[in-house]
Amino acid sequence: MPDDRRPLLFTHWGAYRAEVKDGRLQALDGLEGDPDPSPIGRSIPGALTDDLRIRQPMVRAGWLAHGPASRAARGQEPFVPVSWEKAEALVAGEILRVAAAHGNGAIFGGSYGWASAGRFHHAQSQLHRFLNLVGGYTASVTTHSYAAAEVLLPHILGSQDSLVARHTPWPIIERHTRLMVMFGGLPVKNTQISAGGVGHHTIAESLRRCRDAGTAFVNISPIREDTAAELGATWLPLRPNTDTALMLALAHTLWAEGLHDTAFLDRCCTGFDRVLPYLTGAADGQPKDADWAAAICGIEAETIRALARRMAATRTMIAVAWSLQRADHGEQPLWAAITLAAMLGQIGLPGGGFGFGYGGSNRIGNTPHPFSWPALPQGRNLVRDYIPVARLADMLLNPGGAYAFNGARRRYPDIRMVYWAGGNPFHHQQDLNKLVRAWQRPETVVVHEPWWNAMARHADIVLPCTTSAERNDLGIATGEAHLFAMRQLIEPVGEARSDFAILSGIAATLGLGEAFTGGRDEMGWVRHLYALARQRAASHDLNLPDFEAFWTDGHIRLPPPTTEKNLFEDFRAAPETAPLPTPSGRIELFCDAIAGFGYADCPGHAVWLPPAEWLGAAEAAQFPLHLISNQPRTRLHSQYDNGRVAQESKVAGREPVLLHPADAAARGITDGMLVRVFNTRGACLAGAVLSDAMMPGVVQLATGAWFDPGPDGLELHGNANVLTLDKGTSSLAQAPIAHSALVEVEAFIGEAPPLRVMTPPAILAPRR
Ligand SMILES: Nc1nc2c(c(=O)[nH]1)N[C@H]1C(S)=C(S)[C@@H](COP(=O)(O)OP(=O)(O)OC[C@H]3O[C@@H](n4cnc5c(=O)[nH]c(N)nc54)[C@H](O)[C@@H]3O)O[C@H]1N2
Ligand SMILES: Nc1nc2c(c(=O)[nH]1)N[C@H]1C(S)=C(S)[C@@H](COP(=O)(O)OP(=O)(O)OC[C@H]3O[C@@H](n4cnc5c(=O)[nH]c(N)nc54)[C@H](O)[C@@H]3O)O[C@H]1N2
Ligand SMILES: [Mo]
Repeated sequence: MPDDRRPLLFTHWGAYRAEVKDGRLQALDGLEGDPDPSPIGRSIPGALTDDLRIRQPMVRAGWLAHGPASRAARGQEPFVPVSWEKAEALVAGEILRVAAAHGNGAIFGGSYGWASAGRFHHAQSQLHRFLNLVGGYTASVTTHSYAAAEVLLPHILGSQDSLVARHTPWPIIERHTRLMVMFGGLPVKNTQISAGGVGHHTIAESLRRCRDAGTAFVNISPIREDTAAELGATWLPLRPNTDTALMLALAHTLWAEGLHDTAFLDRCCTGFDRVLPYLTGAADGQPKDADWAAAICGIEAETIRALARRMAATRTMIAVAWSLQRADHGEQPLWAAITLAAMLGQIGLPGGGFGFGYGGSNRIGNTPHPFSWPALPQGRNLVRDYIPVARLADMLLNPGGAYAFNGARRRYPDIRMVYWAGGNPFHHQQDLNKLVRAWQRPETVVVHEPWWNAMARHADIVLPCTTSAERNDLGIATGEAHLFAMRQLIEPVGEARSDFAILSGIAATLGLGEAFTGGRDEMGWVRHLYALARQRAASHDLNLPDFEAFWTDGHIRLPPPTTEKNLFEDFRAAPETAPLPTPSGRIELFCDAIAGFGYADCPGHAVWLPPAEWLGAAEAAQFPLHLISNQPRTRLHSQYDNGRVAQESKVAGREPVLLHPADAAARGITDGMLVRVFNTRGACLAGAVLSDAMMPGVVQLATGAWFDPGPDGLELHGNANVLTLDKGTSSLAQAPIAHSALVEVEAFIGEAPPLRVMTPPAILAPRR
């Protein structure tokens, strides 16, 4: 049988052809035609059936014995297996009890997270559909990925389109961009994923084509390896979180040397006259010139001036990684980059202007089809309350507490029940020791999870969930138009059920079975969603085969759209007749709406505001290393940390931490040594890797090692989020700031406590 007839497994990091034998997944090979399949696939076959899979519904012993009154030992007690029937009754009973006593707003169902690819088995959509049927839930808004941008950009550009949906596409960059200045680099490992899944991994190739066409690259980042060595980029290491100062100095140089485009600023922007006195120092006595910025960011003044001249002299794309805004005052580097690009005057020209997140996902810079693919309908949430996603711990700790968000004064709700499916706050939340404290507050925590990670261990009722290999689904790689028949490959592991099946059971207990399922079973929904996809494609003259042919064949690839546009091409051509949906109709370099909020931490134009923690802060005397907890090469966030690829990367049994050799030597640390990384919020063990790709003073510990809290407050595994700071970017966006944290590192002396999270928790025999 030819290779391309084998069944497919479709994931956030790519599509694979599966080899299934004796009811087990044996191996996965990258999809034919995929130039750069993700290594994470190698983790899947072993992890699918490992000892860490949850095979039965489980209830925390204290909760089972004493009910919601017993919450303090959450995360520490053994579990008791129960039947599905019993589990369904417990969850249904808790929902009714909490809703009756406190209202549906007391149920937190935000449930942020990446779960799995697949249109139907999308955990959050399933959970939200279910919770809407029972009267609603407190939701969360914005993402961990780019929350600061989601709130800022609508004010100054009129929409979030430039964040994910619309970018100047790679072929235009290849033809026209002669200089790509990359703040945060363009790490190819990060482009291996895409929310909803990847067909072909094309970014590494796109970058090579640009290089071959003569594009020069500048990598502005504390880590050299944020840009592939083969691109021959110039590396300008800068102190983390100081990009805004650098961008302002580039802008100042343009102005000082008369290199800025006044015609563009007049025609397409508003507010440059309000920014200029700040740039020149007329407003506050401090010119934001290259000498000023050099002292902040650590790049020499002459290098900054030379870069500004070079940017003005050629077609320049300013690429800004989403990571820059995942830091304190993360709104500012975005606004400063837009200001700088506006002064260069190339916004809307082929290959010029700016782009956010070119290195953040495989879909960025691919032109999507001009219609949206179908998703599971979620119904309507009768509860209007929500929190910005990263304020989870603050919400649980401060019911009724006031906070500012995007011009509003809001109050945190009083949450009694947390229901989570498809995300892992014990991965994604900053300051996990604070989250552990906050997590003792709710009366009941229900979690759907496939594996015994920290999320499952911190639940009261754990409902074992299948993975994509154990169910049927429809896969669509958004922005690539690959469609995949995700046929079930193996039987569910143990008694695991899909989120849909779990919620159908609970809904039935509540007398809402038919309302939840809509009268369809799994295959009924897959067929239905495919039929909708077929209709939408047909309305754009794209013909998809009938369902049977699709399901047998497994893979459809639609021709890419033929239109290619620069970001803001139409606006630039006719700002009067095609204005932006901002109050002024133009790019707001000064924004009256934001200025009107009166926030000291986010005023009316781009400014340099020192972050809460950085190498220039007083705290750096005690904690002299800046921690970059970036995205892992070996997994998706915490997913498959139990898999081979992640496990093979561990050093001294823990997550690797990269240090510059000079920083290591000053601390008596050698390569491969077990170290303790710490600050006032927490401490973790990690395995030292010495690397001259690190800027001195900066350490890198990728996010996502399964949280393993050990004795004396020591995290045993290298989870960076025991070290990060749980604070909003500003009163505007309240976005997470994972990349603003100072730490110290020391050799770990003595016997290391063994890991606990890679073996299942204690499980008691079921009570009679
Ligand atoms: N320090 C630091 N922290 C960060 C970041 C950082 O850069 N540094 N990045 C942040 C960003 S950008 C993001 S997006 C977040 C990501 O945070 P999350 O999306 O919460 O992280 P994941 O590990 O992907 O969690 C998904 C969970 O869903 C489970 N799962 C998989 N399939 C299914 C399913 O079908 N059903 C159910 N019920 N569960 C399933 C997985 O086992 C896993 O536990 O992390 C944020 N946190
Ligand atoms: N393999 C893999 N790929 C992924 C993910 C994954 O878990 N695994 N997660 C995906 C998700 S959900 C998202 S949102 C994207 C995120 O994409 P990004 O936000 O781009 O990802 P990060 O890895 O946080 O950061 C990229 C680089 O930015 C640099 N950086 C950090 N802070 C600063 C700073 O202040 N200034 C400058 N100049 N550089 C800085 C770091 O050196 C880091 O390596 O990645 C996606 N890609
Ligand atoms: Mo993300």
